[in-house]
Amino acid sequence: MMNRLSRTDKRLYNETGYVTIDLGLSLDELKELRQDTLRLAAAPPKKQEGYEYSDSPRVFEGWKYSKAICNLALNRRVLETIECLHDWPNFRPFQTINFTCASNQPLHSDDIHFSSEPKGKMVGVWVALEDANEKNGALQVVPKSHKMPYISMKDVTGSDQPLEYGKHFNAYAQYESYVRGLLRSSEPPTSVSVPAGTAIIWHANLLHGGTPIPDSSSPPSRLSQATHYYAEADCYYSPLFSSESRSEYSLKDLSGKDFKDESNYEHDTRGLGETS
Ligand SMILES: O=C(O)CCC(=O)C(=O)O
Repeated sequence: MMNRLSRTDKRLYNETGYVTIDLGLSLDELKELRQDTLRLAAAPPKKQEGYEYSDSPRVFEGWKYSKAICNLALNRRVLETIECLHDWPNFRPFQTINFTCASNQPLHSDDIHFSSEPKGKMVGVWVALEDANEKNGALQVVPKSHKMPYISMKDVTGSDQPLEYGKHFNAYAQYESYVRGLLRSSEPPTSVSVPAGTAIIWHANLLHGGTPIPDSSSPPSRLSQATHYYAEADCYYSPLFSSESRSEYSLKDLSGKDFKDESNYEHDTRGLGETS
């Protein structure tokens, strides 16, 4: 793929763990993305219990229902950039989350959910579908935190027993407070204000989350899309449900995650129109 990333961007990414790029999306593309996000959020959303930090709905796997969301996940400029940042070919998206408002999500690294062997073959990309700033709850990041050691659940709980799905929420809350403890020895979090159409790209181990907004009971609109990507690796797994010290991995099933294969699109049973 053609490399249009400047040396400065690459250096910044290596130093800080994140970089922002303008995707050059047209006004029509942004409008369609906003409309599809709102349309999907208006139907009863598939909730991820225990991971909701605000009342605003989040749309999981919107790529299965919206061509615009799927196309953004496959955006050429994004793929070129993440491949160039790591010098690894063949990054593929495996998950989308669309937000209508600030998430209020505490700081975390994506690695705890989406890891790989070898470690770190994952990248998060968050695109502002409208201007995002401290007023509507921009994304926040902890610069350089990607250089800290990867966190395992054994670091957090002291136990090397893998967690069972559904019984992990207390341990995950412990993880979030463990991360807050780490912040004392790191740079402070910084809120990344960006105009519509800008992508924030972060390293698998970078601590990030939503900037808390003062009145979260009536949050202003903050339409955005997060897409998570994996590069080729020997295996993909979730450290949250694994015992890394005992090499017991909770492997990720990525079948059905081919964003180009229309058989993976789900029939829209929620009155949301055509899925492809
Ligand atoms: O959009 C946000 O406020 C947080 C998103 C996030 O942390 C993620 O997608 O991993």
